[in-house]
Amino acid sequence: MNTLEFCRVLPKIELHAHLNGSLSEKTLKSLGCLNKSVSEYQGLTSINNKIERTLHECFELFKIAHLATKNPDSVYLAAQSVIKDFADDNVRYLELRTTPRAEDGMTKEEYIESVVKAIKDSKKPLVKLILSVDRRHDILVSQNTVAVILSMRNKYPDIIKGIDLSGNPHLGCFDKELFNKAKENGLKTTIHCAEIINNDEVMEILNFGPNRIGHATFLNPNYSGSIENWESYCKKKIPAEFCLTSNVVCGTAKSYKEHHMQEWIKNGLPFSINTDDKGVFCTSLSEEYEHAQNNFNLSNTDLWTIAYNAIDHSFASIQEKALMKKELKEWKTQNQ
Ligand code: 6MZ
Repeated sequence: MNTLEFCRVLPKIELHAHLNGSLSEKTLKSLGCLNKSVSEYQGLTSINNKIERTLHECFELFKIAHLATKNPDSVYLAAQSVIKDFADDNVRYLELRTTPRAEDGMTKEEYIESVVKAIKDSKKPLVKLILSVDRRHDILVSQNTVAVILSMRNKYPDIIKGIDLSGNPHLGCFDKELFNKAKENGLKTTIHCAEIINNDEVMEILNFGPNRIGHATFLNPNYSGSIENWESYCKKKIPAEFCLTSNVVCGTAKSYKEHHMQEWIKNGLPFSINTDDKGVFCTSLSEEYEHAQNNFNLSNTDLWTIAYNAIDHSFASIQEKALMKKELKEWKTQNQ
């Protein structure tokens, strides 16, 4: 069995996947039939080319993807297809994240209802929802988003588990008050952190102490992070969500080999491997595991351990974690 074959059969845990960035070209085309506004997407064959894009260009692509999900039916179909794609890639547990959008008569609540319905209707994998606050929104819009997220979490406590700060890292800033409110109300927190060089913001995020951080690209001192922040991080050991292809395509990591994940491996720090936006970056979780193995000299057992450890980093319940661990252990026994 070659590396990719092994990575495909390995039961995997995905913790960092943005819904609208995960739409496959096929799904986008099919949604185009339902929603004429997405015909603009037809020229976007570049989605399959894995060409280098700047972070700014990626954020232009998301705007186009958003044209495909402007009403509750298309949001439902999008979520359903992304969940199926992950199931087909042998992902056993998926934390899907998305930014609730109110537009064209659809409310943020209706947007969330559609994603929750797709999750409830899917048989596998086990899926939990993280709702995102977009960095580009002002404080009033963000406060409203958090209020909506909290009320929807009260309605679907078994599905809506966390809150995320994402969006173009060149815009906006981390607002501690906002995330404290979410934390005090029982939501788990994950924050995109150090996706660009911004040591002051990284310090604020580390002081806040989220449950997980996304990307962590410029956190280690060998990657322009401050020594102070790195020392603080090493004490807190907040699990990082790595997305290798996303960083390489956006040019924030120079290559797979030079990806900052190596600092976490070297220092025994907690992390998981994820896709970020499998549609936009034309990847799959299996391929991300394959890149990790090929570039960091990891054995099959190391890959299994990365997947196994991700269970502990997840926002699943203790019982759900125990079931997943049992499943992965059984798989290991049968496949050794
Ligand atoms: C920061 C990102 C991102 O929420 O509409 N998003 N935010 N860094 C990234 N790295 C490349 N990739 C995706 O999915 C698309 C949204 O997710 C966030 C952006 O806000 C983007 O608009 P949803 O489902």
